[in-house]
Amino acid sequence: MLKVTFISGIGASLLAAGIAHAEGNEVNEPNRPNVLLIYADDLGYGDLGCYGASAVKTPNVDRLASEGVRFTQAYAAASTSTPSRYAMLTGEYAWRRPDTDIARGDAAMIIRPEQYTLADMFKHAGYATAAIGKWHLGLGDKGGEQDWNAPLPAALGDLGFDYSYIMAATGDRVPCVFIENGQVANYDPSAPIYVSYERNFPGEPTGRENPELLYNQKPSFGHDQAIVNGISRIGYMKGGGKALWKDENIADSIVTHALDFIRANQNKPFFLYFATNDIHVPRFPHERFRGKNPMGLRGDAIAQFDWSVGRLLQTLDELGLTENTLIILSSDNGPVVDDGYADQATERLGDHRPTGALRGNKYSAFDGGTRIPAIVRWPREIREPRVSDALVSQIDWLASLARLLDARLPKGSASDSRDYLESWLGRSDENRPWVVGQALNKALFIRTPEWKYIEPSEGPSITQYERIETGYSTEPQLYDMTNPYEGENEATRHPDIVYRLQWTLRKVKDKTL
Ligand code: NG6
Ligand code: CA
Repeated sequence: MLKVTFISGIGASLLAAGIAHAEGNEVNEPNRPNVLLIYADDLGYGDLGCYGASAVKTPNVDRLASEGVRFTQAYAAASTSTPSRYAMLTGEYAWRRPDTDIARGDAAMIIRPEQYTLADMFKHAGYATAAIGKWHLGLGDKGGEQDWNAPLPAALGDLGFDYSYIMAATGDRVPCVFIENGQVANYDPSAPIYVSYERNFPGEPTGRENPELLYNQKPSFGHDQAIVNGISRIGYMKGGGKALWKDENIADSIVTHALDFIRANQNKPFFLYFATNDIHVPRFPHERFRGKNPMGLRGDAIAQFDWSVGRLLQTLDELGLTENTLIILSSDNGPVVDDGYADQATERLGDHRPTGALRGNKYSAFDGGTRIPAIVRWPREIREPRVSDALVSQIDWLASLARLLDARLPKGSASDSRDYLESWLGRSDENRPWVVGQALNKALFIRTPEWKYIEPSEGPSITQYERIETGYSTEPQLYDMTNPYEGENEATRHPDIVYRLQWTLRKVKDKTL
């Protein structure tokens, strides 16, 4: 009897493994696809072949678009990284709370453990979950006081991610190490890590004082503090040793970890948040890509991003997972050309238009700041590839994907997120009635299919260093969005529309809509 049980047990598990292997995630129920969220950094509306770019080739992203839905009116919730990611992962606008501006590398974890996140939603639904790549939402309990030589007291495991391999902030901010499951990856005990955004550590070189040490890239403005890998950064840092990243290996490293995660979880549903360092500054891709693009390093970084996407697609194909993997590809905010390093991005831009025909850039209240590329592919459900002009926002991913999974959200969570699953899957062209977005100075805009209102705010109309049109004005602004370029302020001509949009924005702020 014992023997029989033993044999049937083995047989059953072998059979299950065999089925799972042969059919990949076909064993998943139809409404439980794997979800791969590919989130680029500073990738603009015009930076991809499928959105009209010709100076850089993006065959892998273009393939994704040609097999899915490509959106022309998709928005990030903010024109910079931290608030945009905060909103996307929590389903709550970042401007509702303090401390959600561009985070330092030693910021405390901004999303608190008790908050509900997109990852929590998948985890509770039985998915294996991971975050790999750029984080930029703080770590630990107290800003500026983390001990980087010990496990961090608050990390992504508290936010629903089973596995994480992340950069604490950005490529241009210390600490320049990967954090794996809340601890420095490849930790080097011979080189303990110290980080400060206040003062340098005695004897450590800086970009400002030791420009001769900047053998890989020099700043064009700012970015003149700690030197790591021949590139100076924002913030001071000491130590790290073998754990320090090499910028040229970041894409390879995160892709390798992503593929390992996918392979390890090929027999159960998974959610992978794959957030690339490309194409944020410092742009210093692997030498396979460097010097290959007529646009220089900015183009090379786009090509490296496309390669990363290609590796993911290829691996899904090899594992038989393509059919039932829902891929969302997008960007955290619009593009910037010179973002503080002398990487020739401006000089070599040529005819390329990073925002396509949109006005403004990263940081802006204009659409160049927040209207981003967005592509959704899910072969099992999306049979007819298409372009969708539906007005959609990343703020809705949480509620939309929750509906897909039949997940119930805890009361009070994700309060700004709405279910637009049908639009996001391209099955409907239903517009979100309005989209709200945030500029660097926290000015809000509200966009409907026809109009966009930008609330009055203080600040320069052009940023000093990046030379970006911000869209800030102390006057109310109203633009006709049937034209992609926000050219003429029509506020005085249409006071009724201004009034209506102001009213709606007020209701959004008050949560009474
Ligand atoms: C700015 C940095 C810029 C970039 C940005 C954050 C300077 C002069 N500029 O303050 O280089 O790091 O912050 O970008 O330091 S984001 O995409 O992560 O929001
Ligand atoms: Ca960004």
